[in-house]
Amino acid sequence: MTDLIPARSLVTAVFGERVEVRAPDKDPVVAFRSRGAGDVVVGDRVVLEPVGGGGGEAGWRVIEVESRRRCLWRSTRRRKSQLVVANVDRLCIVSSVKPPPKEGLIDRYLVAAEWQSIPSIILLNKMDLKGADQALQRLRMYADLGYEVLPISVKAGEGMEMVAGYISEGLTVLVGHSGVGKTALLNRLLPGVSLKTAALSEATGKGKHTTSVATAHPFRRGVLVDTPGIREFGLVDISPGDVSVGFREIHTRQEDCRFVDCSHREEPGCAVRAAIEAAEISKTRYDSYLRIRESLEVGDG
Ligand SMILES: Nc1nc2c(ncn2[C@@H]2O[C@H](COP(=O)(O)OP(=O)(O)OP(=O)(O)O)[C@@H](O)[C@H]2O)c(=O)[nH]1
Ligand SMILES: [Mg+2]
Ligand SMILES: [Zn+2]
Repeated sequence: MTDLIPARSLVTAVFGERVEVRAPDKDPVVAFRSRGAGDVVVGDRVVLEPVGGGGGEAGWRVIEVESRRRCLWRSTRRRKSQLVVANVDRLCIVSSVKPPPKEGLIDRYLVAAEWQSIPSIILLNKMDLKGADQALQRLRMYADLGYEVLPISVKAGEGMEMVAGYISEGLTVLVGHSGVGKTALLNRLLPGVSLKTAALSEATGKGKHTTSVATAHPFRRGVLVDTPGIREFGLVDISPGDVSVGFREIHTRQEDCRFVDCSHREEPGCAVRAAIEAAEISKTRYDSYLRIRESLEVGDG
């Protein structure tokens, strides 16, 4: 084997049958997927082999994909799930003042993250815009639950060093609605990179789904992954009874429910509903729990 590409290089982009692979401190190379290696996604660690046995002059081929831990999926229309990023160490949930924060979506990300024990941080971008304080107020409940909520402005360059401090090691995935500024943030943090960004639609005030594929970029001692603004975020392998794992405040109280399999809806002796009545659990979060649970019960996760 050659010393050009060490084993366990990182997949940084996937284009059909070709994948971009990067070894530490080396320029990326393009490799082909060999049939036996199976599916390959961004974040995968792979072993390459030079095509034709040379030093890679004739190209490279992926011959092995290391087993994955902690993954992110998106759900597609036909209720199928598609793996988006593998080997995730941290979720960076990006929201913005405009478009405004969507608690339901943030909660779905948090369920996927908590379920796999992936640490998450929440960013509120575009603090330079009007309405910043109200938007931050809406996210206070996450700070109260113990999540880091970082107000930033990519445009004004505010909070950049603070974000960098949280994501300088391991593989961090930027997720969030279209138009919140995920790509703009990545471009700002990585001066050599200039991925495409786009203004919000004037008609709807929403993002335009500018980023279409996930790409990974070395950042300090870690890796930063940009993803498309995902509307349908898949919760794979999670059963309805497990959704509460994603809601810290529900999870810590449910051991006091009368029934071990309490769904926290109609059951008598429910400690979670008691906590809602005592205003110890936010109603917004509880409603979000119910919605996610119901979506999994009808098999539409
Ligand atoms: N005012 C303001 N605008 C910003 C800020 N950050 C990003 N934007 C703008 O928001 C728009 C959307 O940014 P993108 O980076 O393309 O958003 P995205 O989250 O990558 O969107 P998708 O790729 O569609 O998922 C662009 O016009 C950015 O210039 C900010 O801090 N303040
Ligand atoms: Mg983008
Ligand atoms: Zn209960």
